[in-house]
Amino acid sequence: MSLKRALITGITGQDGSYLSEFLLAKGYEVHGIVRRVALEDPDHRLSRLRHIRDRLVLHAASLESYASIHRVVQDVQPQECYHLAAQSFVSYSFDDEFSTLNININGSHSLLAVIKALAPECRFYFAGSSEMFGTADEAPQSESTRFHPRSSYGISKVAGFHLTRNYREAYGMHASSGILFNHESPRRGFEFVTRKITAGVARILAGTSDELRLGNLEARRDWGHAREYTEAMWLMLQQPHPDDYVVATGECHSVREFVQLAFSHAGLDYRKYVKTDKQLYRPAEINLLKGNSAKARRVLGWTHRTTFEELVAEMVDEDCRALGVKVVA
Ligand code: NDP
Ligand code: GDR
Repeated sequence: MSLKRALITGITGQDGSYLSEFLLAKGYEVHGIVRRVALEDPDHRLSRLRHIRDRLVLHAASLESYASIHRVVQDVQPQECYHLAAQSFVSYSFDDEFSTLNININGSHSLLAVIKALAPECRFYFAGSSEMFGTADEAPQSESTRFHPRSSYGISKVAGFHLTRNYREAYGMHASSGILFNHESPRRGFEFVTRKITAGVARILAGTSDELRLGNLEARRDWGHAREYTEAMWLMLQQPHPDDYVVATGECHSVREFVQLAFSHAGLDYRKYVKTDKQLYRPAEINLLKGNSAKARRVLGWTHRTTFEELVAEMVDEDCRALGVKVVA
């Protein structure tokens, strides 16, 4: 029997790396779209894929170029496509709304249009986000909660979500969106608050830093483990019918709680090191996000396994290990 072929955009990111591992273990032929510069600087830009690099087929293409996406989809003829590529940093979307909207909306639109034209049977996953809920009317948020995004990033994800649904309804494509809440891991980018905190703890323990500057400590998020969230993406594409699913733990914690736990795991009192900096506050914040993933549990049989405490400990331990420091709490 021939291998199932999957195409992943954003394969170099946190989720792309876990999803690749998962699909390879299931026997898929895994193709990924990367920017040309990544192939020229693999040590740095493909670092999350180093251990599986020789088992992947990488194609240089750009989300900004319909023609380049067309070429890759024509060559690969994927049976499943996981569209993860995006300008994913919410803070940056306030600095450059134009590129965020352009990449995230037009990139998603191009990919959907190319798949419709060249591989209409291909099952499609869109990486939606809890940022689409923004200042939601209710908590926890489910698939029926109204969207009220608070950043151009959130707006771009609402547009991608509606495009995906429209391709499903108008053209009969098997196109699904995951509305994923924050998910983290030792592979998280350093710009996101969880990794900034755990890498900061490691630097303080290593003696190369003595403070950590953060923004709003009172924002509350629903944090899970990225590895488990990529399994939910795959489950969505195995269903007989396409649909949209919230993926979350149903528990939420403040940034301050994350900080306190990360520092205390390393035997440190965060109050001695953490400084709040108004420059790091967002022009429009989302105070509370908490997901209701009852539908994902019921239909997909998906549930999170890693607790908040385990997630924080794993991230601190990994960052300390990378710097060669021992955690003795
Ligand atoms: P990352 O920021 O780790 O990865 C983003 C990926 O998108 C990278 O591979 C990056 O490539 C690629 N990318 C960015 N811009 C472009 C571009 N112009 N052309 C081609 N590729 C591009 O994100 P995550 O893995 O954390 O998230 C994956 C997806 O899920 C994103 O769409 C994100 O918005 C969404 N999401 C994430 C959540 C989370 O908590 N992690 C929650 C909800 C949604 P490069 O390495 O070259 O920069
Ligand atoms: P988020 O993640 O915006 O939820 O988007 P991030 O970790 O950037 O922020 C979470 C919360 O922490 C507060 N915060 C800080 N954030 C950062 N980055 N740096 C700081 O110093 C800091 N101090 C406090 C923020 O204000 C915010 O409230 C992530 C991304 O992965 C998106 O792509 C994804 O869609 C959503 O999660 C769900």
